[in-house]
Amino acid sequence: TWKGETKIGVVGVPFDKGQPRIGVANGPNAIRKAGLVDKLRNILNSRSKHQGGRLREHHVRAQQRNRKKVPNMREYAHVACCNCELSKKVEQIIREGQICLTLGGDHSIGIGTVDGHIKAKNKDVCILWIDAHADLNTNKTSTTGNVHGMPMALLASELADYWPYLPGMDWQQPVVSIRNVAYIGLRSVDSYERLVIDKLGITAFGMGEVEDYGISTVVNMALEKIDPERERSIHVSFDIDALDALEAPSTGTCVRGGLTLREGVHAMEMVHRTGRLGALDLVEVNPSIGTEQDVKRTIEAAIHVIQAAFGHSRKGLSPGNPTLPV
Ligand code: B3U
Ligand code: MN
Ligand code: MN
Repeated sequence: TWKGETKIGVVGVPFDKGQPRIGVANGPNAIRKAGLVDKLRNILNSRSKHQGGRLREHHVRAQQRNRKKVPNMREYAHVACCNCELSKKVEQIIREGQICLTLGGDHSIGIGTVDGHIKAKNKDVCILWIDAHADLNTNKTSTTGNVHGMPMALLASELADYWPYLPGMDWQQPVVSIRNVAYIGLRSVDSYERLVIDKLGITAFGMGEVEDYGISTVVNMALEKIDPERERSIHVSFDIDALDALEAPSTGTCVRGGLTLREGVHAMEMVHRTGRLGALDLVEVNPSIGTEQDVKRTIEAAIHVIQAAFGHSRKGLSPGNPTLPV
């Protein structure tokens, strides 16, 4: 009925087993409670004569169905099961023509969201991984065993040979070439992650590059690298810790010296303008960390980032109905 119009599927994933701190499972609820869905509906309505009906809400809950273990991957079975469900959900949402917004949860859920996106779009996907961290460890290089530090390494075809057999993850094949991935915001990269980035020539814009070129040029360079023909579906995996610790203090591993909210918002506005956003993950918001003020600030930042990705304009949105009330 609403052909050509933006539709959004929102998936809440209250999953926290990819890292050790409690609270991050409450991220989706906290973000929704702050009014995200109404704000997204506003954006959709402002760009359409038709009111309502183009946003659907979903949930994916972890259901551990086995006790399989893999060395140095904490809570492996939980991660495998949750992501299996999540991948199916994301695939279905994108196949139905909706842009998929996934609310984490920790960043291990990026395994399922990217996998589902790739399956829905037959691999024609590029990835912007916006994060203080590279999340590029294997179970052999990780010093923590936390799977939220591993999703990119699981997804990258170039790293397939560096993993052991992963029981219960047969649904997930490392099919995305690391050439279709660009990082923005890096400032806490482990030594083996740095080795992999250099060896494979991964497109990576750390805070130094953001400083040198500015966020706008960085986003353009990133998209030029990973989508030179401008035809791919864009997957943005936005770890809230990409933002500076002052902007987003309520997250498990915040690192100072990060993106300002303005830079985060501007990057998302640019992605929106491509018209090719296929999926956005917003992860690692932990409402149990910090003061009430910290939590509020972090959630507000997350909502600004999401709104920008879906077309909110800082110049103001005109109403869907273009007649001025008399
Ligand atoms: N690289 C470290 C730390 C880390 C990764 N992602 C977050 N922290 N949020 C690791 O555990 O792999
Ligand atoms: Mn991350
Ligand atoms: Mn991170």
